[in-house]
Amino acid sequence: MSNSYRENLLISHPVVDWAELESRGWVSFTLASSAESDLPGPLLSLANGLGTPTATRPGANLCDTLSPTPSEAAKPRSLSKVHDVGEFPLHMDTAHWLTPCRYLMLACVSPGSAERPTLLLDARRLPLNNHQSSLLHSTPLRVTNGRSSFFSTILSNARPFVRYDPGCMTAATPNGADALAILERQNWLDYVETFQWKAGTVLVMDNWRILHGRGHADCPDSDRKLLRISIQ
Ligand SMILES: O=C(O)CCC(=O)C(=O)O
Ligand SMILES: [Fe+2]
Repeated sequence: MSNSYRENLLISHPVVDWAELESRGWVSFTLASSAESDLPGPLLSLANGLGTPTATRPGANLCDTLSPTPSEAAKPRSLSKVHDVGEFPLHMDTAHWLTPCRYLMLACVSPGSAERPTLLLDARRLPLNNHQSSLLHSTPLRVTNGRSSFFSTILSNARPFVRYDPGCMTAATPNGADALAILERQNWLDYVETFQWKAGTVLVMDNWRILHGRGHADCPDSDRKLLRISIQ
């Protein structure tokens, strides 16, 4: 078998380990090619095996490109608008949807000059005390989504997903800021995993459970490029 044929097989037939995704909340593997033009095809076919790939914004591509973006060039209400090219706080994607997307697939075209990681926290594994659990279950927060904004708690016994994104959720009562602060990264340093990227690496997360954030960069890294597919 020629090398290029073998590479094609690897690109065309990667598999998502369901048992690992279910037990740990995320899985990763590395494709044989990281060329940007080679990635969307196999990523979308993998995504189709997990659910329905869905554009994150109306009219956007199913496969988004994520690169550190200065605030002035960022889309309104995006994390880049607030955090510029710095770290992103822990969050889930599409927290402003009534039902947030179930899985999130990120793939690395280039780890960038700073090789900055993505940070992961399993919200289901946290040893919350009674006070924290009660704040997360009972404090309504405003979830901003234009004219479709609504109120929601972070946790609820009535649904299987966490809802958490400090980028689109704001305090609506005095307890709101405390509830949002509970899931900040610095409170759970022993539980946060650092995910390091290599070109071609794919990360599939259970977005109902795994919070993610963008790590620290020691130098400018506008050459960092990830692809993203949201899966409903
Ligand atoms: O760049 C990263 O590591 C994550 C980016 C992210 O979470 C986002 O753009 O929503
Ligand atoms: Fe995100």
